[in-house]
Amino acid sequence: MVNLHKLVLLAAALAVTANVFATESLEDVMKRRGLTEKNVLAAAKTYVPTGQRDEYLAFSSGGQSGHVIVYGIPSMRILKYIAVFTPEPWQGYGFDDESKAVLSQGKILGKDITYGDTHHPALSETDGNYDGKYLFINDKANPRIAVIDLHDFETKQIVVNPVFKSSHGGAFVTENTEYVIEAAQYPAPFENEYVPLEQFNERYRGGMTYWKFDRKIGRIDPTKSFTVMAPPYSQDLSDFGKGPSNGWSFTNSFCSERYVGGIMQGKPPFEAGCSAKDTDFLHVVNWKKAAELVAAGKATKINGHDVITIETAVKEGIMFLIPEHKSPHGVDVSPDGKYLIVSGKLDSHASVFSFEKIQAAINAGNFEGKDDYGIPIIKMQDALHLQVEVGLGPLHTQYDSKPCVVYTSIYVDSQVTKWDYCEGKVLDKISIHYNIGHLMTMHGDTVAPEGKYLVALNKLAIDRFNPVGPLHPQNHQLIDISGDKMELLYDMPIPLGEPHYAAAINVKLLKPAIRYKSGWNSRTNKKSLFKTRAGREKIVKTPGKVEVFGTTIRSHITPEIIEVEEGDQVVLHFTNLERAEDETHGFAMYGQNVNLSLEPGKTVSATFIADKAGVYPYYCTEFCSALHLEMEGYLLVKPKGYVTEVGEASVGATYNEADYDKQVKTNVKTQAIIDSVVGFILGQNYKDFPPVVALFEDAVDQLGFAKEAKAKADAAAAKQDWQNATLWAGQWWQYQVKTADIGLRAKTYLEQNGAVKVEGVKK
Ligand code: K7E
Ligand code: CUA
Repeated sequence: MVNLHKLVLLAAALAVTANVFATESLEDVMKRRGLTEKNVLAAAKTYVPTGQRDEYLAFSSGGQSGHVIVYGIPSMRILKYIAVFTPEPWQGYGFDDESKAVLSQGKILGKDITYGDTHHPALSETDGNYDGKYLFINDKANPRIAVIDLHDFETKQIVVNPVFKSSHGGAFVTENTEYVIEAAQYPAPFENEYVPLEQFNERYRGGMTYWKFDRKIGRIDPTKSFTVMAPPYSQDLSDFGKGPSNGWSFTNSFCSERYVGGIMQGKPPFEAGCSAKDTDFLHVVNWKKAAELVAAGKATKINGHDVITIETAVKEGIMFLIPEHKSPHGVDVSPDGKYLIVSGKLDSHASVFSFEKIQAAINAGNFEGKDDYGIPIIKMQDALHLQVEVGLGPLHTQYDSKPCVVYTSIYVDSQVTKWDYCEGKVLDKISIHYNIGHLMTMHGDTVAPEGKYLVALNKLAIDRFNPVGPLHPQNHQLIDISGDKMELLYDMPIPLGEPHYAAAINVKLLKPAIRYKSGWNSRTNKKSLFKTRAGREKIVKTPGKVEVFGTTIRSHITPEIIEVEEGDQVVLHFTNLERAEDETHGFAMYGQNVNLSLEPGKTVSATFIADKAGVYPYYCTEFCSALHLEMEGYLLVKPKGYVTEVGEASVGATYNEADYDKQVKTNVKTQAIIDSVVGFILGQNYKDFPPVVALFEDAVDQLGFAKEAKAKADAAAAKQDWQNATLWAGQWWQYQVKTADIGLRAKTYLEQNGAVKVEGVKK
């Protein structure tokens, strides 16, 4: 009650000082909107005031959308969709040549795949902690892994698994991101050929692929990656060991029955056959030793890729099985690397396995037998630390900052259970709406979890939001875990696909760029071969081909007229000359499926055949300035052999000396405003504010352009060419307006952020 009372008083005090006409108090609003004290507390815990920022950024899988969703915690405000496996027009992804090259790395057997089923994002780690550098995510449907660079939140690479036909147990990283694991899901032959289902046991296979990540270049190196083959047990989620268990990986499986359904053939379905036995197998793999075996030439090449066969794995003692409760889902290694928690979807227990006990059994050769493929099986009891009844349908587990405390998602009961895995006791439960899948705590899969918040990634939303038709949004629920009792704070709809897993990182660890180095190919992270400087724009014509080296800057696209002949191949390269924060230009063209995003500094290209004569307007798609609508141009595709006729020229209005004088008068007045704004900024300690320094630089640039335009206007006026003199004076004014606009933004920033006057600065 004290808190609420304080809030009310504070709100009342603010209302009085801020606006004497605001009569509604916090109590009034609560009454009007039917809010309880608990609601208001939840709001206060999640509300991020305008202009302020979140403490964590979550990277959530975008499910069938093939994207990654970025949102803030605790506000749950969506900030970005990172396009990964699917074209995304806003970012120009799949439209410019540079990103098309990334997408085409993801072709499956030569076919373009323009969607993905993204499941598990993984943040890169150094010494087991997030380092804020890279993000990886898998595609379950088409076994692929993508690499996203957190320098600019863009997808840089897609690798296709050379032997799997689906994958689920990825992406997870080793404690220094040497490897990214991807485990198979549905067994299939490793070779790309037909094998009858009758040979399921003999020829269908699962496995774990260890993708080598090259930190220096920020890319996966497929030539140094390898796969450990496994029986057709339908492998599922995986995790890497850390600390004492570093060097090992753990992978679940959910159909060790190796059942093959066939409803239409009169057989019971997969779901019956795959849950017949009480247990499935946890795969325990010594990946460090596996990597050594590959280096020693003991791998077999399949589809040109290094594979350690089951036979070799058994002979060299790198793979072991442990029975686990049937149809398990997640396997999650503890922060200290000593335990792994596994839970069976069809059971009410979570099992805590001890890595030490597993090692003891392996070292003593203490096995209960072998499976049909000769892999040693460790007795469940010999590996177990303890088991806890956590609820029906436990799926995934995340760790808290408090020692021994974990949270497990309970699918069937729609709950989160908080429990102690050292002592084996349940501490708290909270209801979820509805059917939770994964859950995520802050840094909950690292060596140093930060606790604070938990997000429940729910499968069903049902009645939580305004109805929008039979297809409902997904629901992420934010839960406060800072106290003894879990508190539900917020429901966030996700309208983009089923997000399976998410990873959240403290924003202190992220240092994303504001602009690219000038003329940058962001996808290769190198200077673009097509970088174009201001004033160096050109159109290069060779037989059958027209190549444009263009630029964009407020508020024009250079060139503004491109003439080609019907049938020509047109190659556009545009460099955004802007250096100002957030001054992105777009480029869209009629009828050619050309749509580009030009962030400051970026160079992108588009290639197409101008196969039909006609007129094709193009324009900027980002409202970048007051004259954004004028940021336009024409592609003119002439019929073959077209000859320009005399008298075709001349369009638009004409101007005289009076028009010129009028424009110059306006410009002189505008300059006075600019001078006063600049005077104000220089009179403040503006150098203490980096955003203002950047704005100021941009303003100086724009003023430089104004000077150039003025010179051209002066020259034309000297020749009494009032037409061009007026037009150039107009252009001079355009640059002044932009300068004034930026200057005013800088001034406002200084005023709102407590800048102070400095003495002795003369304007
Ligand atoms: Cu549980 Cu793919 Cu990890 Cu869906 S997965 S929930
Ligand atoms: Cu550039 Cu609108």
